[in-house]
Amino acid sequence: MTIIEELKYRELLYAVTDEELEKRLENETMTFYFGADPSGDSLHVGHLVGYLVARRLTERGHRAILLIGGGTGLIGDPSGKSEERNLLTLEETMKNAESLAAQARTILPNATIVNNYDWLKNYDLFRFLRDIGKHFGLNYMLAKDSVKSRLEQGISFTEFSYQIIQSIDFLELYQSHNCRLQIGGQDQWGNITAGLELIRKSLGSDHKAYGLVIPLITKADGSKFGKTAGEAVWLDPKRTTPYEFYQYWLNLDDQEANLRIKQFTSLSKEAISTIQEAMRETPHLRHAQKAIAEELTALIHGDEALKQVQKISNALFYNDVKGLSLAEIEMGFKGVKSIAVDEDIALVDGLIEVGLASSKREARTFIKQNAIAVNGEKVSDEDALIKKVSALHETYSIIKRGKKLYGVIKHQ
Ligand code: 485
Repeated sequence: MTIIEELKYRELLYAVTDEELEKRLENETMTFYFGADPSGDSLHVGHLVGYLVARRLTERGHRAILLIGGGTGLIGDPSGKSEERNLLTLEETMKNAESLAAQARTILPNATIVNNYDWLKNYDLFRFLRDIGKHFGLNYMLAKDSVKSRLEQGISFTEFSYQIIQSIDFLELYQSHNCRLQIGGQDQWGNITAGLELIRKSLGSDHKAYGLVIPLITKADGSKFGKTAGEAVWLDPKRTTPYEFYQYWLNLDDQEANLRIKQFTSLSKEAISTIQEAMRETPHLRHAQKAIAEELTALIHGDEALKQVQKISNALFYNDVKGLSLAEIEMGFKGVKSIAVDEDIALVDGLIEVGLASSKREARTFIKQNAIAVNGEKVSDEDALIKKVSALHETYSIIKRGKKLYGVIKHQ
């Protein structure tokens, strides 16, 4: 399979600017770049797919440049945005740029990382208007989707100029790093082709570069990819814990898992076919979900974190919370309803307060039915107390109702 065929198989190819790119990618080593703006301080799983395409290219011997848009981040890309963005301060942008660079480095440890602020910050105004601006016709710029779609609503000169700034980056990297290809999401088509034009017009028609864009990752049901309960799944473990990250992939439905395994893992076509076959026979074993969750958790959070989240998952599955460390309990039960108490509390009251029972009568019924466990042990005494002395790490009592409903009591 050529890399282009592989990307098609993985449903990761939206378009290329020139069909001859396929041959060139097979026959020579190409330097390519992939840019992201530091508009936030963390990447999320929606960004991940592009970095993984970059990895796939490097595995075929091509050289990656990851560009962090410290300069473009100060402007704001109108592509795919229906409204003018709020400007970030220089300080925020630079701080975000640091965080993104660190995350990018974990995914692509051997890539060259550049920040376009370095060549944009002192860009000479006359050079900009005379050497660059002359190559951009106003009609050409107005015809870009990113601009055209905003003409009614309004677009500032700042955002209007964005396509030129991204084009300067491509020209800069073409000249300084021999970079011949830019990749990005499909919304980046307009900016990438603008860069190709600038290279051709300013250096001459024997100078040729290419663009490749990846489809926007969508869900079959139209809901947004990479979100749980409206919140993005971040790569930053302080925002989305490794356990939540792992669970996100583990909880994909079968149809989605069969697609994401192609897009997000490094497994070969053959290995994927085997897993998909197993999915048909024993779907309840979640083969595809597990393969994705394991590979991506190890990639983003490391092997140790993967072991830890698997330990937490098993502990929850087999109702064996006693073996968990304090940190593991906190990660595993983040988001579960929890209350803080100063003194020992009756189990029936605890059940009500953490939302596992609606009345004392109901709470007693659950206990009688043998449906309640505290810290992994069934409780049959309706008058039982939840005591700090028996709490896990003297801090947490974990109440479980039935197979998977939990509540947490934190003893102060
Ligand atoms: O020279 C460049 C300077 C900036 C950029 C690219 C090249 C960033 C680009 N303009 C952009 O805004 N990208 C988005 C971002 O940073 O959030 C998203 C794209 C998406 C995918 C992702 O970055 O919307 O399609 O490319 C990595």
